[in-house]
Amino acid sequence: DEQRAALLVVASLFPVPDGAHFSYGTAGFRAEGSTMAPAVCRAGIVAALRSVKLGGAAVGMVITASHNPVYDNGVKIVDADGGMMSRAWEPFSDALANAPTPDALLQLVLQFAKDEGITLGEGHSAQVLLARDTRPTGEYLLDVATKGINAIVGSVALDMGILTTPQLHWMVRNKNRGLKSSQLDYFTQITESFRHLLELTPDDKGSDKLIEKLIVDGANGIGGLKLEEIKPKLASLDIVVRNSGKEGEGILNERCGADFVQKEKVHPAGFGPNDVGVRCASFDGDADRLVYFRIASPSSTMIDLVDGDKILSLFVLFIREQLDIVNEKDNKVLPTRFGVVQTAYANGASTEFLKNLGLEVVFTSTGVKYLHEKALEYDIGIYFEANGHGTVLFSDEFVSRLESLTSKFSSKAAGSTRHEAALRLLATTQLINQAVGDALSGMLLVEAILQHKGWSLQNWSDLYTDLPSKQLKVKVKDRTCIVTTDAERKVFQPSGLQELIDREVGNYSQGRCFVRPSGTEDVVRVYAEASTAEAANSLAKSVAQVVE
Ligand code: 16G
Ligand code: ZN
Repeated sequence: DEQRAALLVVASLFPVPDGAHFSYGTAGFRAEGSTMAPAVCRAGIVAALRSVKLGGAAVGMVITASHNPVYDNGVKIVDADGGMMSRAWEPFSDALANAPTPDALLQLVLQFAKDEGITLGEGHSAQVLLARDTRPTGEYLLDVATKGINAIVGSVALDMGILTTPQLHWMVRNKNRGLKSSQLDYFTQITESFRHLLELTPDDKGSDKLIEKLIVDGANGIGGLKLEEIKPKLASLDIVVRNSGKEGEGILNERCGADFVQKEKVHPAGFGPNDVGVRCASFDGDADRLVYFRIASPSSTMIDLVDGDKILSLFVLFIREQLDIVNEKDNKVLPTRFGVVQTAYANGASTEFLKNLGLEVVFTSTGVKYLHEKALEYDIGIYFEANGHGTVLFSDEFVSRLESLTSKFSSKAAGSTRHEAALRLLATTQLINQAVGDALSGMLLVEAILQHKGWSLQNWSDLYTDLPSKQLKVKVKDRTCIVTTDAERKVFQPSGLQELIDREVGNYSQGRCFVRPSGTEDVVRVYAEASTAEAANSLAKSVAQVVE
């Protein structure tokens, strides 16, 4: 029939070459852009099936390889709630991407549809929203994705254009909630809620801080371009965008961007001695990661890094403060289950800082899909990876209680401290992307909070002092030999390895170390922390030797 024929045709258009193998990995399929067509086409089929399964709800697909080099590309599926594709569908996505023949592909789809209770053919609808970043292979791969989507009869592919990854997540979420979901709506929402937050800045904080310049490293990607677009609406901020993604400024992610800055701890290309002391922010190539930094001295490329852990800490302080004001002492009008989610990469000093605030800190494996899922369990769930991926999730109940509270304040109570705190929280729920971590909206929340507190980057950075840390990669024959447990903080297999690591760690004051197989590269990663940089380096080195 028509459905079978369509699948056979599209599968034969983009065959998997001999020896190629695709894996959905931590954040979708990723490889050199020119080799991605088979995986992208088949991901299109998966996305369309997912939409059919969810009764025609919008599903998303982003063509991006994030912080990876410009010649790479990748594809990620966005679920109907705006989050990452359900993990239960990953094995099928893997199998489909590697199906060796058109007939094998057809059989896989038919069997999976049967298992999932999906009726194929006439009479259903499916819609997939597509976006891509600025990579040269993006346009071609978007076309390939469309062909994959169209191979499921009744599906509609909607090209949303060149977007940041979080913009597409936001659009899918809003669309399925019956909310406005265009790019203009996104821009309006974040710029308006940012303006509201600034209007609610306490009077005694003055406005001089606003004038202080902020320099943003756009990684020569899409985030810088979008920031330039909304800059006129952020008139209260003095923003300079470097590595903005405009023609001729530089190559995507090359010696710039959040991943480079956080891993190398040096300033990005395009920055230099003239910027010493200035507050700087850095996005990654698809603008779902955010870190801050400051160049410490004119004679060195080194930076003071303000990473995802410190962004998390700043958000926690602000939100808790507003929540306490609204709830007063014994007047718990807002639900207060507050959860903080980190990974093993969180600097030990940040975890201690958060625990000392009396907060519940939980750990998950590396990767947004794990952190996000955990954060959803709370009324307010805040998650961040040290590398700058993260956001704040507010439960629907929390938001609706907040909405009714802010509208209930009588004219007498309006303008009161409690009323203002409630309005600040409401603006925060609007500003911070509820679908996924978002460098643009995250940066605006940071800026609003610094303004609220009257804080410089230094004040913020002084919340706690990071423990020195060191990361190494180790090449091994088969990285899957290493199996971890306890949110990747302990090695489970091979047996005996954890004892060897423990013995090394025991030699260092404030020592901590873990190893894990990368989810994106064929290496084992080693992370070590200790009281001095030399000690962290030497701990990482000795554990790397043990792993080899
Ligand atoms: C991906 C993940 C990121 C994680 C990184 C770890 C998303 C959107 N991205 O980039 O969160 O930190 O992988 O890489 O989930 P690794 O497994 O190679 O260390
Ligand atoms: Zn990214």
